Amino acid sequence: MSIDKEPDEQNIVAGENEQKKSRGGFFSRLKEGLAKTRKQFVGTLDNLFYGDKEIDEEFLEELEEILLTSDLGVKTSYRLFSQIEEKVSHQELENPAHLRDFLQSRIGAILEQVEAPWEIDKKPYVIMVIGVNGVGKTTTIGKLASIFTKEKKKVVLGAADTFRAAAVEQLTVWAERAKVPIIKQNMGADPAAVAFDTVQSAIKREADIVIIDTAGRLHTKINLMDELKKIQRVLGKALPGAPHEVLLVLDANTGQNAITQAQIFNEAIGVTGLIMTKLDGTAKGGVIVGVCDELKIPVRYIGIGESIEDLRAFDSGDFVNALFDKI
Ligand SMILES: Nc1nc2c(ncn2[C@@H]2O[C@H](COP(=O)(O)OP(=O)(O)O)[C@@H](O)[C@H]2O)c(=O)[nH]1
Ligand SMILES: [Mg+2]
Repeated sequence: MSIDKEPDEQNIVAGENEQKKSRGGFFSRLKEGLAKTRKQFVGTLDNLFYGDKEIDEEFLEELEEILLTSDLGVKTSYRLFSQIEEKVSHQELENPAHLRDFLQSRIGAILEQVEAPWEIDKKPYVIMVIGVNGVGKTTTIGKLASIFTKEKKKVVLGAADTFRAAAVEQLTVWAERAKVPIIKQNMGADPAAVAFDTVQSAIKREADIVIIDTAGRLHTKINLMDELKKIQRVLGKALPGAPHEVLLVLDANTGQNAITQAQIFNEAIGVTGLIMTKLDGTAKGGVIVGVCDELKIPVRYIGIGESIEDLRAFDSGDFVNALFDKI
């Protein structure tokens, strides 16, 4: 990220250490990315909370409606609301400000409970990236390759989305940007064969990380799941234990549909990590809370833009602070 473009950075006093400086930039970029979600969800809450209101029945009804029409997901909204009702009935939440803090801490806890360090503990460590068409798989792979390369890890990409010629070309462009090798075949080639070749090549090159791109749409959904399962099996033949991570990419714009997608892929393939993309420019970013609450799978990274530096390690504390900050 070019730090000098960040308006907030200009206010940073000279002499502050680099780490603090870049963290400030990260946070303001995250806040900027979450602006629409914050306005839609926390902004609506704050309108309800505004003034010297009492928490009475009418207030709670309005709050329930806001939660249910938010993108947190129906189950999560109900759960949060019943926790609030309980607190209110025990007179433990006395005013809207307390309630706001309580909601922030409950949402923080939902996000925190799935937080887990991503341990890249095999060599090569094989990551299979899955998700429906257009969610940002290929783009995210390019961004991830760049992050790993900066960490001095040797990365190899595998173009196992052979369904469309453009998909291979797109991954090739990202491989060039991230300066990493790519293993590919022609369009229509067997994706599992490409995946196998990629792992073999990575072993030969003594690479640290393999990232396999896959198709998000085939002729039917059953075809897609069967193909993904085959790729998964073949990866295990190329290297016992692989894939070490099945990374599901979800697009925040799809709102609660992201929860359904996560359930379907998890049932069929088994998902070990999540990436939520396009948190910039959507008002539906709250869905990340519902996904974490229902799936209990760690969110590895979040996407907050289209360029190579717009992928951020997910930090529940930063996320919830950026979400609940005053507008
Ligand atoms: N705004 C925004 N766009 C993104 C993000 N991630 C991916 N995209 C865009 O989403 C579109 C589809 O991405 P692509 O990687 O081709 O999706 P795939 O079909 O899952 O491989 C592209 O135009 C990307 O630039 C993100 O975090 N923010
Ligand atoms: Mg793609």
